[in-house]
Amino acid sequence: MGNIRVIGPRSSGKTTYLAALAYQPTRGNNKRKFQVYALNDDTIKLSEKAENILLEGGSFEPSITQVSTIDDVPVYSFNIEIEKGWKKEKIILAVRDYPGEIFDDLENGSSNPIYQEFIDECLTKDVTGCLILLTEWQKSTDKHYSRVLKKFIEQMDQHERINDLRLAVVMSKCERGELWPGRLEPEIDLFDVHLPATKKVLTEGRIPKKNLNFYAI
Ligand SMILES: Nc1nc2c(ncn2[C@@H]2O[C@H](COP(=O)(O)OP(=O)(O)O)[C@@H](O)[C@H]2O)c(=O)[nH]1
Ligand SMILES: [Mg+2]
Repeated sequence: MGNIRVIGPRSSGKTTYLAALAYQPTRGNNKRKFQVYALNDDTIKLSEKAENILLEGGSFEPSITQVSTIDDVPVYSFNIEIEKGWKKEKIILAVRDYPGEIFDDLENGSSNPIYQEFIDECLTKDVTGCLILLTEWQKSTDKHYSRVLKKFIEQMDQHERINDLRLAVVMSKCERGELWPGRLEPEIDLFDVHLPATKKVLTEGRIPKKNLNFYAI
C-alpha cells in the first residue's frame, strides 16, 4: 500500500523530512514502536546523506535545479513496521519528492509543459495521497498558497481525483517559536490563524472531509 507524492514550495523541508524518515539509526535500546527500512538505493543514499547533514546541522542541496523529465526525480521507498500490541502492521511507502518549482508554477497555470507532466503523474490513479508541505505564513504567502491550491484542486477535478486522493496539508518547521504553541491543534491554531485563505480553498472545495487533514511537523 501507499504511493505518495510530496509537494510544496522550494525549501519547505520536503527532502529533509524524507531524509529524517530514511535515517533510522539502530540503537541498542530502541524503544520506538516502529521501524523504518530503506528499500531502494536512492533511499539508502538519502539516509547516508542524512547522517552527515542532519546531524551536523547542514542542509540538502536543492533537489534538482533543472528538471527535464519525471525520471530525474528519485522515488524513495520504505518499509515501515508498526508494533500494535502483539501484531505488526506493515506499510510499504513509495514517495516521490517533487521539485519546488512544480508547486510555485501552478499559480500561473503550468506554463511549462514538463511541469504539467509532473502534475499529470502526481494525479494518476495509483497515487493514493499527497503530502503538501507549507512553510510560511505572511499574508502574501497565504494568497500565493491559496491560488496554487485552487489550481491544484482544479487539476484534481480534471483528473477525476476529487473523491479519492487523500491530502495531508502540513505546516513544516513548527519548532519555530511563533508556530510551536499551535502544533497540537494545527487546523485551528495554525491554518485558521495564519493561512485562512489557503484553508478556505481546501475546505470549501469538494474534497471529502475524510480525505483532508491538517498537520504540524
Ligand atoms: N528550522 C527548520 N529548518 C528546516 C526543517 N526542515 C528543513 N529545514 C531547512 O529548510 C531548508 C530547506 O530544506 P529542504 O529539505 O532542502 O527543502 P525542500 O526544498 O522542500 O526539499 C534547509 O535549509 C533545511 O535545513 C525544520 O524542521 N526546521
Ligand atoms: Mg528538496
